[in-house]
Amino acid sequence: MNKIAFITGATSGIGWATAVALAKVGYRIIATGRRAERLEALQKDIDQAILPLVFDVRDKQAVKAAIASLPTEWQQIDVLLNNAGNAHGLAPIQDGDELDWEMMIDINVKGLLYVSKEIIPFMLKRQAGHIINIGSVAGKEVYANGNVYCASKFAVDALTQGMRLDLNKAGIKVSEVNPGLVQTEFSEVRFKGDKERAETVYQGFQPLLAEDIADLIVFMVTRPAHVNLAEILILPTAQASATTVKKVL
Ligand code: NDP
Ligand code: 8X3
Repeated sequence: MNKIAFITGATSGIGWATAVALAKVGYRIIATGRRAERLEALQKDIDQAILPLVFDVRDKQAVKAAIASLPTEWQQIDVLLNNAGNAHGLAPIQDGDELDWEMMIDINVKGLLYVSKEIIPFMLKRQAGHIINIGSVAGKEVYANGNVYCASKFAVDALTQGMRLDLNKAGIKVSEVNPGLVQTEFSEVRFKGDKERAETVYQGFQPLLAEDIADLIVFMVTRPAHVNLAEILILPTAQASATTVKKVL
């Protein structure tokens, strides 16, 4: 196989695990994120050569320049995984921090758009490709204090539907994966490096692992050409809704 996957947010969590899993089934990986040293470490986890691209998805010019720098032999992108994103803060709307709001909208929504805009032309040229956006259960259900993070993931949901409508005639698949609680660096980022608080989010039940999402993505991209798993909600067995988790304490 000589397929190529372009993964945003490959320095950690879901993006990292998916890079490893797709490489195992033969994909060549373009791995992106801001932390160059993590991309170097990822290379050690993967047998074949990966192409690291270091950029901040908020920086439109950096996104354009990075993708424009792709050598011809890396431009035939089969899968775009729009995964880069995080929650920043967890506060009632009246106490929200504008910088947190801006980060979530700039990364989770605008960053996804900037990257997609640069990759879609490669897919249009070949009238083929598969875009998978990582949404969230938080893009289906709003929870208390989740306000802007939830809004950013509702936006991902709307954009996924819009992209599917607009790219359908070009033969490009567009899918969305909406995970529940996955134990990654997500909560550490949300709580600004407070590891202890982050750990409490996943205590008393078995959360999903990044590898569970990676497995699902491998399954999605290996379906026959006529099958698109358009939208999947994936929860830990202990989780029934965004806020209902069976904890055994
Ligand atoms: P992690 O914090 O482990 O990973 C986030 C990734 O996003 C990192 O690789 C990070 O790379 C990248 N990223 C963040 N900001 C930027 C930026 N400005 N520019 C470029 N890359 C950026 O969290 P997850 O793996 O859990 O999160 C991945 C996706 O999954 C996110 O979209 C998240 O919203 C979603 N999700 C997570 C769930 C969970 O419970 N964990 C549940 C549902 C959805 P770097 O810092 O190196 O730039
Ligand atoms: C991440 C899941 O419930 O922590 O999108 O918001 S949650």
